[in-house]
Amino acid sequence: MKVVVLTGAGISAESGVPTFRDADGLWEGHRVEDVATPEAFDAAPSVVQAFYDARRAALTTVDPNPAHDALARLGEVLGDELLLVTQNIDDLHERAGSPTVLHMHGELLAAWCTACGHRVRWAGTLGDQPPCPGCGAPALRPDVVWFGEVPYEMDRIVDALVDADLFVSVGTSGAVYPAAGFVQQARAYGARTLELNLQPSEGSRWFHESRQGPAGLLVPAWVDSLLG
Ligand code: BJW
Repeated sequence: MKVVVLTGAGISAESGVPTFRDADGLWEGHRVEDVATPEAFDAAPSVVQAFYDARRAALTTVDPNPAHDALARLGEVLGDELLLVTQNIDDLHERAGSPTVLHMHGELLAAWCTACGHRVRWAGTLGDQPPCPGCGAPALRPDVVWFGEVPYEMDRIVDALVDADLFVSVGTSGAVYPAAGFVQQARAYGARTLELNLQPSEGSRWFHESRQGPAGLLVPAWVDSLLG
């Protein structure tokens, strides 16, 4: 059985990583357009770098939770039959042991150089304008996908949605495209669709089934039932 799982900020909430749009979410104190657009970065790079430097530093204080662990277990059993796509830029799926993770909105632990295009793993700060390891220019930005930019791995994701028997969405508000449209694409190509979210999302009506509750409970229960 071919399965595509899409995760969003809600899967990391119980690890202590703030979501975006919930009360006390990451964007409560920020306007989205001030921190997550290329225009914001051009206008005020130090503000945007500080936002991402703080989130990168906070990664060292959090750990995967039972939902990440359950998806890692599923990946071990299903192998290539599972495609795990995350909108999250944290590394909690990898740290839980998921063998393959597509980060469609990029990664906190990566940077790219706006001068030469070099991409590099990066665990430190960027606000202090370190030199690019490729060309030496002080032009590194977080390797994340902002509004108006094209998400990563879209061809691979769409191919998997076309082939999927089951599409499962975990912990995402369904507010941001193209990820919000995956359920309709998968369904149009014949997949069964299941949503696991704390509350009904903007896209709940598109799913065959929507279960409400914390990911740390719902995801292990679903994986247990799938694996029998
Ligand atoms: C729990 C829980 C618990 C809590 N257990 N659950 C008009 C119509 C349609 C589209 C557009 C439009 N105008 C513009 C667009 C396009 C635009 C867009 O979607 N805009 C919308 C605002 C309408 N999209 C883009 O620009 C994208 N690019 C694009 O479309 O390119 C064109 C193209 C596409 C494809 C092929 C070719 C070309 C880029 C989008 C980039 C998004 N970037 C961000 C920032 C990334 C870096 C960072 O992390 O800072 O990605 S925005 C932010 O939102 C982040 C997230 O990944 C993304 C989604 O958020 P998510 O994960 O859903 O979090 P929340 O907080 O919204 O929801 C959490 C959910 O969890 C809630 O429902 C909670 O209830 C739940 N929850 N605790 C279970 N314990």
